[in-house]
Amino acid sequence: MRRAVCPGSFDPITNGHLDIIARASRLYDEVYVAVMINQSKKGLFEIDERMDLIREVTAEYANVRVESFHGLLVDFCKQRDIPAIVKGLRAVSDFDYELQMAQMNNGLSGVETLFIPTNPTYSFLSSSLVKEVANWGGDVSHLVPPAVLDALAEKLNRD
Ligand code: COD
Repeated sequence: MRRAVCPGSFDPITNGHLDIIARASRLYDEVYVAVMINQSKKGLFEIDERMDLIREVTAEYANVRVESFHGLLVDFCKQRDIPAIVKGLRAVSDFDYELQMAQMNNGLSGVETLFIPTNPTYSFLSSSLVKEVANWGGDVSHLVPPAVLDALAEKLNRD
């Protein structure tokens, strides 16, 4: 069985994340979406809320599983016998840090990182920008799935 993981903070999941997860699900038999817990970084959404949203918007992909993890990504991979990390690359600005993480993770455990180029429609898109724009009442309906749009409206008290 070919397994891969798409890791991230997913605070919240955007159409950019979803595009990468969907493409990974066509390349691998089983794709784990790992919501990595970073206790020093308080997000807008609780970890359980992020996972529920991811489950809802990936429901059509039968081979996608959603989990959370507190610890090193390589340990998540080791515990589930996952040999590959799949990441999206948006721009050159992503590359430096992604390369460092890929090399660190490979050095720690031999796990490989594969990069999928972002869909150009989403090359500027990040969870942080979505939250900022939504917080000021801007329209993000083309950037996130409808379930996330509703959840953002509820969180930010807008409708
Ligand atoms: N288009 C394409 N891909 C995208 C887009 C987009 N618009 N937006 C995001 N992505 C992809 C990128 O591959 C990105 O890496 C991934 O989605 C997740 O994005 P975020 O913003 O939700 O998550 P990050 O960048 O905060 O995630 C960082 C990790 C949690 C993956 C990283 O910190 C980690 O692995 N932490 C676990 C602890 C650990 O092992 N640390 C050592 C690392 S060497």
